[in-house]
Amino acid sequence: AAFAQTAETGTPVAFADLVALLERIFLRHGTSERVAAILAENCASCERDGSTSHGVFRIPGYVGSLKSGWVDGRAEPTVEEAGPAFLRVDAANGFTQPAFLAARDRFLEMVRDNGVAVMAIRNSHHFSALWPDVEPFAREGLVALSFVNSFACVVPSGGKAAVYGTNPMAFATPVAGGDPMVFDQAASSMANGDVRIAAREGHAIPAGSGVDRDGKPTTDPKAVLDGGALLPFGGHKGGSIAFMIEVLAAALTGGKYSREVDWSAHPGAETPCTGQLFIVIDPERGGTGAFADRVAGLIGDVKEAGQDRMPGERRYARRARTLRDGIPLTPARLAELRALAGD
Ligand code: NDP
Ligand code: PYC
Repeated sequence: AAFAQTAETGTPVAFADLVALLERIFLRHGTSERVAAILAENCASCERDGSTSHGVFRIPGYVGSLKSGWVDGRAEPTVEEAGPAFLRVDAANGFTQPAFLAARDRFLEMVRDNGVAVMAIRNSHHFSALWPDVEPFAREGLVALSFVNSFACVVPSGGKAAVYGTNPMAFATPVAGGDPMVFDQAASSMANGDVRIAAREGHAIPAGSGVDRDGKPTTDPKAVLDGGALLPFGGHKGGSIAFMIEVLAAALTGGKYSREVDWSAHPGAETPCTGQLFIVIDPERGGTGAFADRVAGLIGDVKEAGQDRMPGERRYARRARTLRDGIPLTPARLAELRALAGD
């Protein structure tokens, strides 16, 4: 987690300029204009908020997946009503966010009509943080939960073979008088993206995070990436959450389990093709008439008890700062991005 908070230092780039640069990269590598606009905004937002493990460092991975033919950057999702409060979305081997956004308006109508709705997305490549998917629901007064599975790189508790993905889940709730409270966390000890950043920067990873190819505990990120694996967070409890996410994001949606992702015929591919599930609830249906006030009260109690930082607060503070001062990118990163854009 500490690595996720290590943002780049360097030349400040305005958010709109970063979005435009990333959009050019996606277009140049074969996506439709709509997909390029959505992914560029999403990835630039991660960099802006300091979600570094899913910011611009991921762009070569997106490009690798597009160039190898593993993902379809022009996929047309199909949306199917499976019930009055259940949408099924087939992303058609495209990126998840454009498929999600294609279904979002109808989904919101279902939530308003029924008090709760489920969206099950399959055949979808999610290569980003989850908070951009859920935070906007909370800004519209709704409670949102989302789950994504990824690719096998996490051993079950006490196990030897990687079965689970790093499997993140995110939760967002409105808070009276403030920004939504959003948490967004992997079911593993750390995100695979942070292991890769540690390997590149030559940091050790915390003890207890992963094992090498022989199943022995290691703090060497390269050993984790080279045939080793991460552990679930919190032992068997995190393992159960990783299991639940495989069930919700893959078994239920019709997406692939993390261990079924096989990109071996597509060298350079990095975006797992799996599934994503959303559960969104209108909290007013609880009938208390004071939901967001009660959540604000709970946060007050948590802070008074001594927790100085709620999930999401670091991102919001960095968002305010980088929107004002620009998003710092190293000269090497900027040069890499400009080269990918063909500038
Ligand atoms: P972190 O451990 O960095 O953070 C998890 C959550 O805890 C965040 O909401 C964070 O808030 C909060 N938090 C962190 N430190 C504190 C603290 N000291 N006090 C209170 N709250 C805290 O996240 P992970 O490393 O588990 O995951 C990083 C990202 O990787 C996530 O965005 C996740 O969606 C993404 N991911 C994506 C995958 C995919 O398949 N697409 C797979 C795995 C991960 P804040 O953000 O404000 O710091
Ligand atoms: O950081 O674990 C990760 C990850 C997997 C897929 C996308 N991000």
